[in-house]
Formats: sequence, C-alpha cells, structure tokens
Amino acid sequence: MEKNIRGRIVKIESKDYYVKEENDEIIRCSLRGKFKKTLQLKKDKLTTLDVASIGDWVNYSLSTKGIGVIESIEDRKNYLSRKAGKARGSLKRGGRLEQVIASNIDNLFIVTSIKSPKFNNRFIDRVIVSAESCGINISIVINKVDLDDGNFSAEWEQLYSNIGYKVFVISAIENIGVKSIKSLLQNKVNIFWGQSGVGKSTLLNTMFSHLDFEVGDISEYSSKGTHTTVTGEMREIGENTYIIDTPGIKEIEPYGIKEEDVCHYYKEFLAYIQDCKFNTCIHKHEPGCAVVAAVEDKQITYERYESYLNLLDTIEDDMIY
Ligand SMILES: Nc1nc2c(ncn2[C@@H]2O[C@H](COP(=O)(O)OP(=O)(O)OP(=O)(O)O)[C@@H](O)[C@H]2O)c(=O)[nH]1
Ligand SMILES: [Mg+2]
Ligand SMILES: [Zn+2]
Repeated sequence: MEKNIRGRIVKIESKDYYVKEENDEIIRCSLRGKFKKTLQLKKDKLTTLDVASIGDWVNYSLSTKGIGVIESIEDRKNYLSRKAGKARGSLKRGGRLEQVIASNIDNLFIVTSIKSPKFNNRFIDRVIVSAESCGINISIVINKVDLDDGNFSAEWEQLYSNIGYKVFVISAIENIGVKSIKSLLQNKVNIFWGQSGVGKSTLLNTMFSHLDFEVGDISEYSSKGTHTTVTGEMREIGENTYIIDTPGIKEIEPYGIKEEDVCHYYKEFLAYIQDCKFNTCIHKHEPGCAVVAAVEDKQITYERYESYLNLLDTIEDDMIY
C-alpha cells in the first residue's frame, strides 16, 4: 500500500473517481467511507451533492492491485455549480441540492450556437450569474457562425462585449475564429460549458486534433434531444494547461443566490444601483428605480433586463442557504 499520492480528479463515473497523478497515469479510485458520512450529516440542510468534483486535488492511497482510495480533498480555490434537478436528492419543498460541475477553474467559456440549437441569451446570463459569483474569468463563444444567415452573431457579440465580456464568434467546423480561443488557454484550467449540441466537443477537437472527444450527429438532437457527452472530462493539453469538456445541459438555475443579490452579477447594472430611490430596490417596478431608467434610456439593453426579470422570477424564496 502506497500512501499520500497527490493527484487531480479528471473524471467521475458513478462511484469511480479517476485521478491523474503527477507522472500522468490515471488511477481509478473510490472515496473513503468517511466522506459519505459527511454527506449524510448534511442531508437535512440544502447542501452540496458532490463531495468531490472534477478539478479537485486529492490525496489517495494505492493498493498493490493498482486501485486507489481518496483519503483527503484539498480546499478549492473556487468551483462552478448549479442547482441540481428536483428529482435528484430532493427532500422537501425548496430542498434543492448544489451540483458541483468542476473546481479550481481559471477560465469559463460559455459555448452557445447562433442556430441549431437556437441562440439563448437567458441561458448565457444564468451561466454568467453562476460564474460571476465565484470569481471565474468568463468568455462567451458564439459557435456555428457558418449557419448565421443574418447578422445576428455580430449583434450579440456587440451586446456582450459592451458589457465587458470577451466574445468569440466562431465556426468550430470550419475552423473560423478558433485560434484566438486557443491562445488564451495556456497555464490555465479551462472549462467549456453550455447547452447540448452547441458544439463544445467539436470545438475542443478542432483545437486539439489528438483529443477525439465524441461528437453528436445533429439530427439526433432534434429528434431525441440526447446528449453526446455524458460525463465531464478534464484533459491536460500542455504543461499546467487543462481543458474540461462537459455534458450539455438543458437548463440552469444558479445556486445559492438570493433575489436581492442577482443584480450584482449583471455587471452593467452596478453603475446605476446606488441611484435607486430605495435601497431595498430589486429593480422590478419600484418607483425611482435607476436601473429601469437606464433601460428606458437604452444604457442597459432590454435583452439583459428582461433576462434579469426572468431570473428573478425563478429564484425560490423558500430556499435554505
Ligand atoms: N454548422 C455547424 N455545425 C457544427 C459546428 N460545430 C459543431 N457542429 C455540429 O453540432 C453538432 C453537435 O456538436 P457536439 O460537439 O457534439 O456538441 P456538444 O456541445 O458537445 O453537445 P453535448 O455533448 O451533447 O453537450 C454536431 O453535429 C456538430 O457537427 C459549427 O461550427 N457549424
Ligand atoms: Mg459534447
Ligand atoms: Zn432599482
């Protein structure tokens, strides 16, 4: 039995944790029982569903058979999460758990497509809120520009870059605009996240031809809505440089964010918030709201304001944080 080997979780399948150690070998590990107890204890409160996640640094011991047991998990620098679906682990009204997507991330690329599937700005804004609240650098990728028969990609690019986000308008299939994304990845942990079928795996394969992530057949999405990538997976693509492909998601609700805090993650609102008449203003229909005035004045786009209202409406006020 070899002890105290440090490694990083690169993939999780059911109860198997795949840990990559320094010399590049990937070891299949299980979690030491004590972690399950921790999880059990917390179960009466809304809390995390995942004790360990992709990106976590862990210490494990290795049996002579080459199977590992995770003994400890290092503190996370940050992590990306969302509310888990109601069916999964839901205990009571409002009892939604936190699903951790990955940890210790530097760059998040929110991948979208201008068409098939349809561009969805509300989705982007929800991912932004989830990530802004944990200090991850956010970029937006608008893929499938080859299918853009209007000038829609450019308009959305303008909208988000005006707010201050980096936006990449690309075609992963035709290798347009991909290089500029690739140049940002070095020495970072980079995660690619978005709806199913937008081309996350295709983009990664275009950037790194040796990777060979599975890519879906577009006709399958419309007929069955199936996901091609089924588990998240982290790969080292250079020294200290990692990319994470994730399974597509249908919807996203940010975890642990209160109604009155949502506006803090709509960056362009911040300049106006202090001018609202009431300091309890949530910028819905209170009199003297400076955010609403800025929308009327076209300083804040209607698209963003509308998505803000939509998100407010779905925040559950009976959550226990
Ligand atoms: N026209 C066009 N099609 C693309 C482009 N990029 C990807 N696709 C197609 O979109 C479909 C879905 O691509 P995937 O890479 O599997 O999408 P994904 O985001 O990884 O999907 P999940 O793994 O289910 O989350 C495939 O048929 C790709 O060929 C693009 O730039 N243009
Ligand atoms: Mg995929
Ligand atoms: Zn206001």
